[in-house]
Amino acid sequence: MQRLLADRADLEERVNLLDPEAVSHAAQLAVTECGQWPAVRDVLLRARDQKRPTLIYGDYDVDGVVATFMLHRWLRAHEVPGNVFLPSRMVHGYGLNREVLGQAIEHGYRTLIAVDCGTANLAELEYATGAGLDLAVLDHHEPKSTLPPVPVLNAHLESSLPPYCSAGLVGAVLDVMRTESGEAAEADEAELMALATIADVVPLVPQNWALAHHGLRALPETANLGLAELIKVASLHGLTRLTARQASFNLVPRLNAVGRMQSPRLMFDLLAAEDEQDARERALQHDRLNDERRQTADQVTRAALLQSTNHGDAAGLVLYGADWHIGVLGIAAARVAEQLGRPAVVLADAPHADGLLSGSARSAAGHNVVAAFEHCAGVLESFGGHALAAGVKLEFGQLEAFRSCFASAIREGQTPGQEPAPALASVSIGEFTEQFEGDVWSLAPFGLGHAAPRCLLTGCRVERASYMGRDKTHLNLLVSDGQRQIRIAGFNQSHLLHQLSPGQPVLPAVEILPDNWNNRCSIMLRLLGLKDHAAPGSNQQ
Ligand SMILES: [Mn+2]
Repeated sequence: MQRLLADRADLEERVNLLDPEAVSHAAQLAVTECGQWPAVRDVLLRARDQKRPTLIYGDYDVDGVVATFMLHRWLRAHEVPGNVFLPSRMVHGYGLNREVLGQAIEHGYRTLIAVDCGTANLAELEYATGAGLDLAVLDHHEPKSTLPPVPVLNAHLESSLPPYCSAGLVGAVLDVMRTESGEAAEADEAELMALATIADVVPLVPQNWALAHHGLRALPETANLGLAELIKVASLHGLTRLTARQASFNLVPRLNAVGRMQSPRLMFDLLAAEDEQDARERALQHDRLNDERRQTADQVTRAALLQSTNHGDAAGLVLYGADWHIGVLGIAAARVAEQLGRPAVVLADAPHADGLLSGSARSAAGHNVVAAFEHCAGVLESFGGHALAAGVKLEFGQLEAFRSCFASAIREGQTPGQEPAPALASVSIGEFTEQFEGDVWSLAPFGLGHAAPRCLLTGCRVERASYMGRDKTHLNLLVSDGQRQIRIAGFNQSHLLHQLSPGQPVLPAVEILPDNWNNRCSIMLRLLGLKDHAAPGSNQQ
């Protein structure tokens, strides 16, 4: 295992962070070193100690809701009066909404903390400060060129902060506050932060990786009643360990579905559930809305892909359907971008904003979609987000202008050069010992910024090869070294089937991932490709 990850400069740091104390220490250091920390801390202390009516203004996805929930619960524990506001993408759009801020002031709130939003809302923050609100922003979205006029913690503005999701950031802030006052942490925060970290697909730099790692470990035994019921509804109960794949494919979509199809408040209420029966009903409701979301997302994706054929070879796609469900535009954009290998923006009519189109963008091939939006700022009403995922609003009349502007911005945009693929180390089946499997689990999860180990599997022959999956799109390959068999999953690789016959020697390039099949912490091999035995040098490293 050490050999497979020999080129990782940060391996030692990750091994150190296997100790939760070290994670907490690093988090506290990251926060207290921020230039803006004293000012943010003052806002929190004033809210806590003066019991100022406080509104947490969050966001509608897992990260936004989890961050809001954690901060609100801390204030509640200190008997600070207040509430949360979780915007609906359909009604309130992207970021802080001026009308909502006005209502908050009317209702007598004296402190407002924006989490997972706010960095780019300069005018709204200005307005709320002018109206006498005490404000702070805890966010990780990209700032505009002008700094916000209120205390803000954001990794884009503070070099000491790792690229935490907002829940990770709130967790680190609470860690500092609690350490100062000698409070104990809440029992479920590790798993909440892990879900948000995985849901937001933030880079798995050591500190984010550690949040995901420890939280995944804690998840099966979570003290959070809502999460425990959600795990049952997703048929993941009884497993002693969960993989990041299970979290991101089975738990995150069920959580996100409610904010997309109905209201993010439902997710907040699930996390806050205080009795089992209530938690159970809420988890089932999440499941139903997730089914609805899935069907709707399939429909919109099909329609968007069909429309994309009208725009031939545009480097970046802008697709629009007046009645496409606004809650699944991000999912459709992600699928279109993935299938076509090009950044995609998927737009629909914004239901409560007259004449405006609203949509989501997802990147492909390393492009920065927010940078492309900046390039098109002249034809856009508003936009915000990250390099890989962003949201946008524009007038219907600007659609064609935006379409060509986005395509040319992507075409001219900097594409990071493809790094040469590193030579793969050779590994034989016999090396996959229990110790090896344990090492894979210790270094999981893998993902962006912390790629799973890869190797060439030498000395094996095909035992059996078959289709896998409903649509026969996947390949199920069983290989053997004569003593032991091992299964290799080839996702979307069923076209290789005709090259494989029993007894034939093969040289599969594979990625090694943790697997908990039959509730045993083992590994699974994901097929990257088949190397040619005949090619000179390809089978000897
Ligand atoms: Mn976020």
